[in-house]
Order: sequence, then structure tokens, then C-alpha cells
Amino acid sequence: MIFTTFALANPNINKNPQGHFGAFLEDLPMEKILIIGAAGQLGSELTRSLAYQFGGEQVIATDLRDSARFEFDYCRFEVLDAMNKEALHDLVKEENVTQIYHLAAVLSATGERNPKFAWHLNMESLLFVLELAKELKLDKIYWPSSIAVFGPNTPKINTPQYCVKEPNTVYGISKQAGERWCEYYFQKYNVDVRSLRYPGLIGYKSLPGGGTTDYAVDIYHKALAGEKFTCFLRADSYLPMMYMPDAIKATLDLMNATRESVKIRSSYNLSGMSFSPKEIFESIKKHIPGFEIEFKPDFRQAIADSWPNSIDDSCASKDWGWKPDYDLDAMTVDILKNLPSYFKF
Ligand code: AKB
Repeated sequence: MIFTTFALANPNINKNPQGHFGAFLEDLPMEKILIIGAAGQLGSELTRSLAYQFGGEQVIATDLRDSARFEFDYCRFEVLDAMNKEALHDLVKEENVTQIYHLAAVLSATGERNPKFAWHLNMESLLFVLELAKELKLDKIYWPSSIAVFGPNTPKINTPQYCVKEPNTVYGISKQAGERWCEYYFQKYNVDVRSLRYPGLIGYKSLPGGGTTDYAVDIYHKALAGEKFTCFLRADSYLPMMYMPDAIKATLDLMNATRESVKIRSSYNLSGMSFSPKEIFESIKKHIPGFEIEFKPDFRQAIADSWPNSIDDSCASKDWGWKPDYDLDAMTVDILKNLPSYFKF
């Protein structure tokens, strides 16, 4: 068996970016990791953690935008359109890729503006990846699902792993169908595909793009810029949320879990914290007393209203030991401390 030690030698990735390390380097077999949509909100942080874990030489970050290249000085970068089946096939084959993290997707709010495109991109690109995994017998696939799989008829409090799901956004419909495809490819073709239903993700290292939960990122930028924040959701709109270091930890823990311990092959419920716009505002105000907010709900309110308030993630805890580290106030302290070194205010 070949082992990787590059991460220890690479000065660009000599510290753990998330304060978390899913496995010891010495114990890791040589893997080649491809990330599709690496420059997105989740990808830009997850790619760095994967490079730390496996070594920068073992990681190929890809994105549609060539301008994202400069972000990936610690690993290889290639321009790749997730819809270009041939280019994806060639890259995976030529580079002997063993694992794919397929993160490219159109999110909830953007999806409602162009439903057919959202469906096309979200579904077709997943099917390309699953087919490729089957054909080339790849080791593992990661594909993110979302709380958007739930709908207005889902129980709202402590939403269980198994319950009614009638999503009414195209994003949610595509994630629900994607979950069924993942389980199908696992059962029929033995593809080791793993997935998490992320709540709203909140990070400070990059800007989010087109989600309903994105107000909870934007609010920190406005607070630090000394500006009044206009919230597109109601003050009492509770949603499940998660701080990015927890999301990275959950993803690595799931991907490093033994095959046998991963019992759910659609997607795992995952919970970090739940809060309303009023509560995040109050959490920030403890540090920036002059901060002001106004509420002007728009079309995204209907999307938020169709999603759960809180999530039961006991299956993830039982199967592979999931436990979040951050609550709202701990996240606020961390973001207010670190965000100014990433963005100028
Ligand atoms: C969105 O708001 O669309 C995403 C999600 C909850 O999946 N952040």
C-alpha cells in the first residue's frame, strides 16, 4: 500500500484549516481527489481541508471559472464545466481519480429564477458522476443534499430522517431526486456514494451564492461595514443552520467512516443550530451595539416557510459519531474576529 506524506511537507498547507483532522496521514492509502465546483462557498473550504488530509498533489480542484485559479495555489486546478461529460470522463481517467466530491449546483433562490436550468444542471451533472463512478469503479463519491428536500407537509420541529418530503422548490425537487439516484446507484451498482442534508451554511472565507439562508452570511458583512441590514426574511423565521467548520468536520467524518458504518445511502439529516434573523441580529449586537436591522421579506420567505425549523440528526450521531462544535454565539465571536482579515470594510 502507498501512503501520502505530501501535506506534511507542503508549506502552503502546513496547518489544519478547520482545526479538525479526520484521519492520520500515515494511515491514509493513496487517493486522488477531484472536486467539482471547488470555488463555491463549501468547495473553497472543503478543498483546502482535503489537501491537508491527502496532500495537495493528490487533489484536483475544478471550477467553471478560470478566475478561481488563484485561490488554489496549494493543489492543482483545472477549468471544468460540470455539464461537460466527456471532459469529466477524460480527466477522471487520465488522472486515475479515486474519489469525486461533486459540489456544483444551482441553489434555492437562484433556482426559482430559472427552474429548467436548475433541474438540468443539478440532475444531469449528478448522473454523469454516478455513471462514471459505476463505469470506472471509483472508490467513493460525495454529493451534498440539503434541508430543501423537505416541504410544507414535513414535520417542522426536529424533522426526522424519514418523513413526508414534498419539496416545492426546483432545488429541493432536484435534491430529493438526487438522493433517490444516489441510493439507487449504491443498491444496484455498489457505488459507494455518501451524502449529507446540509442546513444553511455560514462561513466567512467566501461569499455564498443564491441561497435562502444566505442572509445569515451577509448580515455579518453589513454589521462590520457599519451599515444597516435589510433582511429578506421575517424576524421570527427559524431555520436550521451550521457554521462552516462543523460542515467540513461532518463531511470529512462521513467520508472517513468505514463503508459498513454508513447505513444511509440517500442522505443523512445533519444539525448544527437553529435561529431566527432576530436572534442572529441580537447575537451580533452584543459585540456591535449600534448595529441596526429592518425586515423586508421577499419571495425567499415562502421558501424559508416550507423548510423545517430544526432537524433530528440522531442517525448521523449513531452511525458515525456526529456532534457539532458551534452554537450561535460561538459562531458570531469567531466570524467577527476573522472576517475582517478576508474582506475589507
Ligand atoms: C439554500 O439556501 O438554498 C442553501 C440550502 C439550505 O441548501 N443554503
